[in-house]
Amino acid sequence: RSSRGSISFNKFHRFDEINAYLDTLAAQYPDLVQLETIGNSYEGRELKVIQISTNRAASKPAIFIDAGIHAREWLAPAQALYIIKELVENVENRRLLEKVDWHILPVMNPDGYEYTHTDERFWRKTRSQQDGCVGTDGNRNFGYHWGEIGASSWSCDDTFMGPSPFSEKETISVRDYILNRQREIKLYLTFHSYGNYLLYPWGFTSDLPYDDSELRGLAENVNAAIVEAGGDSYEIGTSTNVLYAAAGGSDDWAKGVAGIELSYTIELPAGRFGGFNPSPTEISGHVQQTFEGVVVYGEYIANK
Ligand code: ING
Ligand code: ZN
Repeated sequence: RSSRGSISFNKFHRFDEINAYLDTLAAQYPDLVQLETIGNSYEGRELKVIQISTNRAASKPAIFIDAGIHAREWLAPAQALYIIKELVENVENRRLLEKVDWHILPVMNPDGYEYTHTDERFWRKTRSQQDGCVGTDGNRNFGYHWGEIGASSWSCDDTFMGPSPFSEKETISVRDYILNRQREIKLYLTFHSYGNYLLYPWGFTSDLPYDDSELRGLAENVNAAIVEAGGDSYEIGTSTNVLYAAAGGSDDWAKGVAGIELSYTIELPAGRFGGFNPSPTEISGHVQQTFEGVVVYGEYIANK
């Protein structure tokens, strides 16, 4: 599956290039695409969600996707961008828009993302000034069982939970956007790297969610499509049981508070020579293979 597109996948793009691409799509496909600035980052960058939809008037189920909550995980924004490109620019994928609306925030932590380009490649957190050090881990900052486990209360740590739940402009913006569309959004996906994991709640407890078998079954079908496309197999399970316990994650909040029962953290593949840092030549293979998994998610929501 491929299509011509106006953005390349042989390099990692800067935040301004990504936003310029979203603007181009909005201008070129006014019937398909709408942009909404859902807030600003700590340093004032616009958080732009692209809404992709046909027959906008119909009330349809929606999928919300974010990427780049962790600054250094560069493959995640690239993956979100590839999903956007395929959904908008590849006419073969129009069927994926007929029964589902897509809402995608490709760079949730733009301050951190830019900082990893200009100053410190392996920065993880936001760039907010804290009492002590800089930055909060956005994926420990969501307000559900906040701070209970796997999160640090020391501002210099990479997993700093923040001074309070939703202390960050970036997590507030995502929270409010989702809460405003609580009834439509049926699936939440948050892209991270790395390690090939398809994770679902809970991260705050080793207890399984009541719908573990649905969450696992869907992930197995997603994984099968990725493997079929030539990707490496993913490990599937709850964050606590497969990886480690950590509270305050966005996926736990989406399920536990917003009521979006299908909620996943997708840990994309590692780079060959450095997990967070795939070489640019590795991008296109990974994003194409993973897109086939996203198609399975889309079809599941369309037919549910
Ligand atoms: N991993 C996730 C993290 O935030 C995770 C894994 C997700 C743990 C959800 C618990 C809950 O630590 C990366 N790579 O960031
Ligand atoms: Zn991450």
